[in-house]
This record gives sequence, structure tokens and C-alpha cells, in this order.
Amino acid sequence: MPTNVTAEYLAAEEEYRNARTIPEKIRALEKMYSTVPKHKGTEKLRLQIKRRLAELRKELEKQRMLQKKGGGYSLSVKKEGAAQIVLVGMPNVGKSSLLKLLTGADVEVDNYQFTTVEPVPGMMDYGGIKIQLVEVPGLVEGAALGRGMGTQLLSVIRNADAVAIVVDLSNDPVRQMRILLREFERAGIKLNKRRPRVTIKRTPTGGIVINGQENIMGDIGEVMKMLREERIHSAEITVKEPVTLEDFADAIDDSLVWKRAIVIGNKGDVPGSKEGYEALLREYADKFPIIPISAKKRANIDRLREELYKLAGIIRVFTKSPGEEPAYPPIAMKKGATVIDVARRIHKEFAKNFRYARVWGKSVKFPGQRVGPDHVLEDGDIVEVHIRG
Ligand SMILES: Nc1nc2c(ncn2[C@@H]2O[C@H](COP(=O)(O)OP(=O)(O)OP(=O)(O)O)[C@@H](O)[C@H]2O)c(=O)[nH]1
Ligand SMILES: [Mg+2]
Repeated sequence: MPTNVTAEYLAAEEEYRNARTIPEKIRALEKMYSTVPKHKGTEKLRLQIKRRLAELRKELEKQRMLQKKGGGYSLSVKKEGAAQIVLVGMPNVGKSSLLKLLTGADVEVDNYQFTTVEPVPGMMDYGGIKIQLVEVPGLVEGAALGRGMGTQLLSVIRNADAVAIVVDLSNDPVRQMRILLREFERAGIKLNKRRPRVTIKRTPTGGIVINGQENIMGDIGEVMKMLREERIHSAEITVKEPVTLEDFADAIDDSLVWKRAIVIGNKGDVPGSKEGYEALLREYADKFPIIPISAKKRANIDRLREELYKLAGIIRVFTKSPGEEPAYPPIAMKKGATVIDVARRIHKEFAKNFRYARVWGKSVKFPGQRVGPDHVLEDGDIVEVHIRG
């Protein structure tokens, strides 16, 4: 038992011992975690709590899967278009209004909570690229612990490519963010972070080998313990950047998902929204792009469409044949796509018989530059593939 834990911590620990259900245990552990003083001496304790929380999250997910088999239902939405972005927020913040505005989807808008009761998709056009937006019914405190279909809703979010959080700027948006972020955390959804650069390659024999061990900022004994608990007995582990023990725990936790996210501040036309926006900026500007809008007045919607497009993580590439104009619409590729990826998309013969390509646009120094198969493309580039024979 570490010294100097607070009375609050001890009370939370007592609550944990008395907890019977998984949600009760999770709430108690969260309290323990938030009341442990943060210093070197409590590092192991914090790690233990976090690991226990991760275990409980997996158990909750398992229960949910069993319920699903037993006749419960899932709410998944089939992906269409170049990327799927979910619109998520608390009830009545204007998610449906936005969906309607951006995609023309036929969805009910009304001034009471839970107007939308299941996920609703719509298709947004951005310069010829289709991006699917999905409104997720309002999330509430406790969603990840099973309240109001919350676990099903969060699994829709886990499946999406990216997340757009919608808040009502006129109604304490910082409080809305706190509630939502806690539910994301509980559901194992990490926003605007990336998985720590730790790779684990299981090996048949040879025990644990750690490359870059100097990057682990903490007790290596704890690392070994975590690996044993995960039943990793023989593996080559490479730590490519400095990590804390908690980062390491995240890196080996395969129940976590990592998503890019933005925050949409809606109802910017309502009195009090300016103060709400400023408070939101103070708290969250370093973690999320925050876009203030008004769905009602259609204010700042072009900027929002641009931000949603950026969030989707795709680029538009125009293809052309020699001596002809570029074809429209462009094709959507993942950021980081190369010339050979484009050739493959056109036709597999194009990839097989690839000789070189000519490229116009941001990724090249001069128009029509000749490039090889591994040349990385940028948004708006024009590609002309030349093949053998
Ligand atoms: N003043 C103002 N009202 C808005 C704005 N956007 C939406 N509303 C109103 O807010 C209410 C809720 O809008 P919805 O689009 O149904 O909200 P929702 O988030 O989809 O609600 P649920 O599906 O119930 O969670 C409606 O009365 C809308 O007209 C806005 O920008 N400004
Ligand atoms: Mg709605």
C-alpha cells in the first residue's frame, strides 16, 4: 500500500470492494484512479488500476457479444463512400439538423431529447468524393456501462473511420465534452492520439527480447509482469520511442481503438454561445480542432465541410490517359497512397505492367514530372500511368 493516499481514495477502494456488477466496479476504479496522487511512488498502483479497468472493459464487451447472440441486436451501419465519419454528441445538440444540412438525409429534427433512436447515415459530397456521415443517437453519462443502448452506440463509433463530436455551444459545452470523453475512455476509444510505437512479434521460442529497452521509463519488472499477464512468453519487442509504463500497457492492449476527431460547436447563433466557445477553446484547443457553426443560420458550413473532408484522411486523385483531359470525378485514396496504389485501383493489369507515371500537382516539382511506382501522392494530383506493351 503506497503511502499518502487520500481519504477519498480509501473510500473509493471500499466502494470497489463492495461493488458487485461490472459497471459498479468500473465507476469505483475510475474514482480510485482519479484520486491517487500522481507521483513516482504511486506509478505501479496507477498502472494496476488501469490494467484492471482494461480487463473489465473487455469483460463488458464479452457480455455484450453474448447478449447479441441471444437475440439482442447490433446497430452497425454498412460503410459506403470513401470514409465513414460519425456525428456524436449529447441529446438535442443539433446532430440531425447538421446531417440534414450536409447530406440532405431525410431525418427528423425536433426540440426534444432522443428524437433520433438509431444510427442514421447520409452521404456528403465533397468535390466529387462521397463521405458517409452517420448520426449516432444521443449519448448520455453511463453509455459505455450500458445505459440507453450506449454499448451498441459506442461500437458503431469504434467501427467508424473518424469521429466528429457535436456540442451545443449555448449549454455548457465543456461539461458535455467531459461526459463524452469519459464514455469514450470507458469504451476504449482513444481520440487524436496514436498507438505508442511499440511492436510485438511473437516468436515460437527464445523468451522475451526487448530492443530499445532504454526507451521504457519505468520498472522493467512491471513490463515483464504485464507480458506474463497477457500470456506473451516469447516475443521480440521493439520500443521505438520513449514510453511510460502506462503507454506500454496501452500499446499491448488490443481492445483499444485509435481515432481522429474534431469538435463541432453548434448553435453559435444562441445567446451565451460565444462564452461557451471561448471556454471550449481554453480547455480543448490543444487536443481537437474546434469549429463553431450554426446549423440553423447555416453559418461556417463551408469551413465545416472542409474540416470533415480533412478528418476523413483521404486525398483526391485525378487519373488521365495520355493526350486526354483528367477524368471526373476523382478517385479517393487513403493519405499516403502511392502511384502504384492508384494504378492498382484503375485495373490490376495497370499495376502489373506498370512502367512509369507522369504527375501534375502538389507532390511534384514540375508539371508532368516522371515518377516511379512508390511516389507518394497529394490531394488534387493528376496521374497518367504508362504501361508496357
Ligand atoms: N438556435 C439553434 N437551434 C438549433 C441549431 N441546430 C439545431 N437546433 C435546434 O435544436 C433542436 C434539436 O435539433 P436536432 O437536430 O433534432 O438535435 P439532435 O442532436 O439530432 O437531437 P437527438 O436526436 O434528440 O439527440 C431542434 O429544435 C433544432 O431546430 C442551431 O444551430 N441553432
Ligand atoms: Mg437527432
